[in-house]
Amino acid sequence: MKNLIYLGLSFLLILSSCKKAETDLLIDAIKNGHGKKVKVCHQAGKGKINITEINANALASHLAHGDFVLDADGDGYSAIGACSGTKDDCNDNDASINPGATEICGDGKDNNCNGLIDENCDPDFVIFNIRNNAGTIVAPWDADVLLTENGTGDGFLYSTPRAGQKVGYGTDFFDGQKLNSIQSVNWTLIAGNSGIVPYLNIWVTDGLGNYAVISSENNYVGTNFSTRAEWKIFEYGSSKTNFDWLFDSGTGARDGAQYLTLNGSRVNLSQLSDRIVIGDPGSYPSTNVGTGAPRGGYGFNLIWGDTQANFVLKSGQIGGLTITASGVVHTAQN
Ligand SMILES: [Ca+2]
Ligand SMILES: [Ca+2]
Ligand SMILES: [Ca+2]
Ligand SMILES: [Ca+2]
Repeated sequence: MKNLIYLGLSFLLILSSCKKAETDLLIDAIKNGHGKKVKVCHQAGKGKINITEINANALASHLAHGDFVLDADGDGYSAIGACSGTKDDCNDNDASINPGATEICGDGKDNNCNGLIDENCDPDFVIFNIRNNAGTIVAPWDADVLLTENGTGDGFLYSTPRAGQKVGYGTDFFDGQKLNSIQSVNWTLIAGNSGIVPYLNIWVTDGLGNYAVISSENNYVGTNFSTRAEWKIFEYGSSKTNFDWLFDSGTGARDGAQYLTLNGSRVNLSQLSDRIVIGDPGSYPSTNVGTGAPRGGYGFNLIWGDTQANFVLKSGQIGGLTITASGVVHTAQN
């Protein structure tokens, strides 16, 4: 008896999950009439179910006596609990969702039916060395430079005890995205001096050979990048003075304190052209690119260390790194 009730309940469940797609099939059948075939799980009486191929225009009467379509969305995977087929389509009303699909980030769906929505859609940051205290960008690095990623991949432990040392924590996850889609960056200080924060450095390009690092050096954490007008510019491509290429119109320039300006005023990120995307140049032209530029091959970087003595003997740890872009909060992960 218990089994019968269970069977009945599962059957009702399957029926209701098939409802929308079956309605579509019905509309299809009415439109196309004869000729089209549909496979159904046919109620043959006494609890027996057969798979039967029927004419589409007979679908309505079959559904009326309890038959149901076993692959209603036609993606080649039958619904969980279906009478035949793979029986593992976690959404038989959506052909883009099945166990053979690739997970699509940001659509709010479990595309590949593994029980997780939008998994592996967050950035994996990695640590890298930029420069030792002699100002050179090649190994051997100073033995006392420290940059160790947190176990969960959400931040790092750092120490740059000598002037000139510089290390980075970067990701290529955002490469190709518009710079003006980045809305905020958040992290928490786990240990160390709260008065000094890692630089936020973002490589950008117009796709036409111009490159720059757009940088925030002060307390950018948790601020709104579409209103915050404190962005410096470094490591330019073809020119150190003409920054018109970053904007749709107007005069782009760099003021005396290294801030990026448009028509004489310091800019926020929303003022940059949609053409400007995040992207590391990969190889670095010797002209106009300093030894302090991030060199990990990553467009989006947190940088620790400097040429200046103000970073000497400073060490600490950050964690809980998140980046909000186009309304989605991304958590740094391994
Ligand atoms: Ca299906
Ligand atoms: Ca499906
Ligand atoms: Ca999934
Ligand atoms: Ca998805």
